[in-house]
Amino acid sequence: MKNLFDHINDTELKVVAAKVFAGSRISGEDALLLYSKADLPVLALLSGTVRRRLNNDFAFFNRNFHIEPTNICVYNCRFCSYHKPQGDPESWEFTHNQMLDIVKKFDNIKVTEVHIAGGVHPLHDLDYYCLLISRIHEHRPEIHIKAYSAIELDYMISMSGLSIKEGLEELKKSGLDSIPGGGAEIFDEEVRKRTCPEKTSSKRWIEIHETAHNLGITSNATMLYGHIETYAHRVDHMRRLRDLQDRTGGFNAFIPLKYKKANNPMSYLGEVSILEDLRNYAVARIFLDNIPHLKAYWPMAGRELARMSLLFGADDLDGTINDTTKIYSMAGAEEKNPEMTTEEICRLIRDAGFKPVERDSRYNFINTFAL
Ligand code: V47
Ligand code: SF4
Repeated sequence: MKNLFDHINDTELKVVAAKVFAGSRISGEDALLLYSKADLPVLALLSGTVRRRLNNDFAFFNRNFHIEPTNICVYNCRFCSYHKPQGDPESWEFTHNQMLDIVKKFDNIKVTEVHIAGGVHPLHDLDYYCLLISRIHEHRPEIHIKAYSAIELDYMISMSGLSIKEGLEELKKSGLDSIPGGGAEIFDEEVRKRTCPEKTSSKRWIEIHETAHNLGITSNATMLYGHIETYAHRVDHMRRLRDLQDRTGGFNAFIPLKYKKANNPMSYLGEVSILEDLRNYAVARIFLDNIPHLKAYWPMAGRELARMSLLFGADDLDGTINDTTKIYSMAGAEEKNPEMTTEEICRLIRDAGFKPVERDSRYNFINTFAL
């Protein structure tokens, strides 16, 4: 009978595969080798091994909704399709009452999380953001509030003159539970200079997440890929995250975000193929052995890629029941009006051969749909 190694022809790849099957950590060089030499069946086999070790046959989703407070932003990331300067006719900005009205629309609907993130408004300070969180928390205390990317946090906390730790403590007191993974982009300083030069530095992004983890505020981490970065930049990005996770254990999920080209100054680059997306999910799953979950954010990726990603290491679809997130729709996301019923998400997961689990924001099981 053939053994698994017989499917792998390259000698160096066989060594990496042996590490993965043995449950050992792979190096950055190993990850580069996987990116450049491993074909998709081998990547499916290796990432499937890691995903089963970490998450069995489960594929998670949650019931959440999004609030984007504003698209007004002081920054000008070259890949961003939706930010506008203050006063622009296409800008929007919700008041606290309007955002509370969005929360109230879900009063009789089973949701467990609200995700709040948007542009970096020039005028709002920490008190403004704390007040919004505390009003939502008062209105619906049981809902998990995942809010403000490290970029928004950096700006609001700097404006208040507090340290990161003090600022995050204030937000936590107001009811903040966790922080989303945005703003990481690609950590390499040269790539950052060319794609989002004004933005919070990589060092500061890491510092904000590390401080949050140390305060018991968990978070996610993203990686924006498929533009000017090389495989080495992706591996460097993930290595910085893996190192941080070794120190704190505070990341819940890693979320690769494919660069989408509509309506932004980097469109001339085009977009990478779905095969490249699958390759990327797989290498991420194998390399990031200490981040428990790999999220294929389906409103952005689309249903078909999200379904296939489950075979390349992903175990979480996010599962937004009503996603009005404009940051993707304006960049050309696959899903124009992302809304999936529980039945649809379960079917999608079962079609790929996995077991659907509704989770809460800490990945506790809520419903296993009679597995
Ligand atoms: O940091 C901006 C990305 C991110 C484009 O934590 C783009 O659960 C693709 O972080 N093409 C914000 N991506 C969104 C984000 C997120 C999303 C879903 C779930 C979670 C979570 C976090 O959106 C930005 C940036 O990397 N982005 N423009 C674009 N043209
Ligand atoms: Fe602003 Fe975020 Fe867009 Fe950058 S990606 S311009 S920080 S809204």
